[in-house]
Amino acid sequence: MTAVGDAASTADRWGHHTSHFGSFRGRADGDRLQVRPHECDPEPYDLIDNIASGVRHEARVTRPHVRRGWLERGAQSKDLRGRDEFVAVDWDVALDLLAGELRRVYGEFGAAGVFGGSYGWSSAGRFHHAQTQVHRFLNSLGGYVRSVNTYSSGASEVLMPHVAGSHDAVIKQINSWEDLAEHTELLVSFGGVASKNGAVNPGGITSHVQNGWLRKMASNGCRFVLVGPLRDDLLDEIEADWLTPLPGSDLALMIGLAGELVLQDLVDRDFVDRYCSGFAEFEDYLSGSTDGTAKDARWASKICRIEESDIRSLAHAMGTSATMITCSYSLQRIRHGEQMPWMALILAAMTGGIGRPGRGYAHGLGAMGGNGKREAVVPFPSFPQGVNECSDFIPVARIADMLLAPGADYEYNGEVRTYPDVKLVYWAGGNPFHHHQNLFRLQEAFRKPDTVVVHESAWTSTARHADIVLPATMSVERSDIGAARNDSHLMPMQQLIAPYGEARDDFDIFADLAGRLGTAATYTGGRTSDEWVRAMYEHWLGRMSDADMTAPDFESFWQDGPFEMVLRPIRRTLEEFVSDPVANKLNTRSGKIEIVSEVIREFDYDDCPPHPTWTAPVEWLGGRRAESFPIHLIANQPDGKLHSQLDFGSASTRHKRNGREVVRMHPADAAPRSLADGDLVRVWNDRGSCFATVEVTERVMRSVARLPTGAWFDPQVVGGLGTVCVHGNPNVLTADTGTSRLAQACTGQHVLVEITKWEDPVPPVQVHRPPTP
Ligand code: PGD
Repeated sequence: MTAVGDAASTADRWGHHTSHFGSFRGRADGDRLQVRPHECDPEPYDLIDNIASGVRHEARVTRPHVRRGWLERGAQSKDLRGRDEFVAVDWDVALDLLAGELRRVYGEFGAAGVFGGSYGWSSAGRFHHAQTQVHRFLNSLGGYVRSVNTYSSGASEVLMPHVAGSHDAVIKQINSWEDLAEHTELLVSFGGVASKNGAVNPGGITSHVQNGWLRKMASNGCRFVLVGPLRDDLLDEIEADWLTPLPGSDLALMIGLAGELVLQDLVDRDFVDRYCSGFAEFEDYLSGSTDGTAKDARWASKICRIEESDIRSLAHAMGTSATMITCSYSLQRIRHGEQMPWMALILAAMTGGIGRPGRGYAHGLGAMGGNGKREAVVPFPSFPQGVNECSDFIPVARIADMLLAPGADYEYNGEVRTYPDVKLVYWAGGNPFHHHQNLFRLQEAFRKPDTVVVHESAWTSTARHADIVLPATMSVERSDIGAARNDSHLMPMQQLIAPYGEARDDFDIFADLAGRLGTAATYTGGRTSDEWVRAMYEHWLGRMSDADMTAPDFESFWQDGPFEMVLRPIRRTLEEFVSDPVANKLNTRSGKIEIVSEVIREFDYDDCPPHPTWTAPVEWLGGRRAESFPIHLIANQPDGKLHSQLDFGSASTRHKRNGREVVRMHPADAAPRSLADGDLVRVWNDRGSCFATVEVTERVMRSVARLPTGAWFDPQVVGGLGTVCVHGNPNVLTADTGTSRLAQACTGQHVLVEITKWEDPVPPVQVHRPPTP
């Protein structure tokens, strides 16, 4: 058996490993890591190149660092956070300082003074999962203020329990790819089924199969309609029809389609009567009897600028063929983002497709690689987090509001809550200076607490805004087990190379801190990390045996490689509900699918009415703001990396041009701005500016640009402009506003901007170099 954690014994062979973006094999050649796609993966993605090229990059954090001002003047120097220099210190010095500060904050303010939400994807591996580690550590000290929901689908996560009984009902418990390939005649995808998103799965993705399934659907005769501004959001080969409503107006298009289903007498009335509540009221809204405006193709066409005839014929096709409707997560990352996934659910109900194979609704199909796949009969366990004694939480995207306005009230999902007064922020495994909106505002917010602590493997912008930065290993520098609920294999993640510099595993860092704070036994549970990895496997083995299934012992698993999980079809609550709506009623107030939600009506939110209702967004081309900022920027997920991870790696840099992120725009928008492919441009609005390199292409619709997220925020002063991001992070432009008072979720996907040519000198990107020489 190869010992867990023994780098030397794996150096001469290609070890197994996995990541959120694919499985691979790797081996160390001296201080170089070589990787190659795993033989389990039929269609690997090149993102794994970022790992090999990133593991010894100068952007790695090699030693513990403390911000000079914090070292000398503590919290009094917090205004310098993000622009101060760092001092490298020994591990003992860093841990003694940090233990002292944790003792002070917990002693004076209790758990409500510590924010440990620590949102982020970190890396695959069930044991060395950074968020779980930080949560368990803070729980051992008494707890922490947590965050709820995700940046990915935060609006749906709050809405769907009210209207569909649960979020999983429309996201995880959807039709399998097998069902889609066999039964679906028409797939209408609002926001697409993007290959780059389906290539990623939290916990690991052993093989990439999404494109293969899309091809199979096409060869079986399925027609695809891509509704969205970016042609890349659905595989070229399947030759989809491409409809391009004004971004942010999909809701109007969906409502217009619903109106047409009524006018063309294609509503499955039996379905809406039996399985839904509130259709009569909604029909009044569609007919205009409540507000004097009929919502039909003509009405929708004026708002979304799609031909009336196209809307009518699409409604007809949806009402007369086996139709699957999908709505990407991106559609709900906008103000009033709750409305689109809700309306897509209603459309599916009106066609009567819900609960039938190949029909109905699959929210987020292709948003992550696990959606639409079968699930493990015996899932692999997580590392236990312990109990959080603190009841305070925030909706995840309200981090800046919390830090800027402690004690202020806000509304969320029917409650009035109060922001806690946080003194210490602890982050491991996330990069808020990539993922949050309005980063200049986030800078202000991060200057409020007394202390910010970050564990990172690289000098991300978040690490640069911390006081104490502790170097964490990358997953290839430690041993773990990769598993996701809907992945095909359990994957040994064998250590492939020694830790870089003085980097340590999060677990070992926390164990030493817990030792200083008197909670070592609670935190470590008396085990080392290798013992935990083995114990978690053996625990799972026991549960397999209880279920009359066999799997190899730990030594054999570690030696022989990936274990093929026993999978079963996902339980589908909507299908069960349709088969017996009395015995299997939904967990909504009416027990049915809620076209009108009485619960939401009682909340009385002007920004989230009791049924989907068209309200023009602020950030869209049809409104006044577009007179100043006439380009609608889509800030979506990048192609060359996962979020901001390993932005300095070779796959990521291949997608940049002249070292900056690429902003795509249509030739008809480039020409009047005298922009040619490859020009340096300033992308700007009243919140900020960033520089990027322009790519001119017809693969984005007119008046739209696409600048993906993930380029590390690199704020530098540029003459005449003040501080701008010279690298191309779109979150200097986005609004830090919640979707609505219901979900308070991230609205970062859509923002209005102007794009202009820039011919003066701009400083080079510095952020991939360490802040201290
Ligand atoms: P990542 O880049 O994955 O971004 O935001 P998220 O914060 O998850 O950050 C993970 C960090 O963890 C990396 O910096 C990595 O180095 C670090 N890390 C990895 N492994 C370890 C480890 O073992 N230990 C430690 N200590 N650190 C580790 C993603 C978020 O961005 C998401 S999910 C979405 S969907 C949002 N999408 C948008 C959007 O559509 N538009 C905009 N404008 N903004 C968004 N932001 C959101």
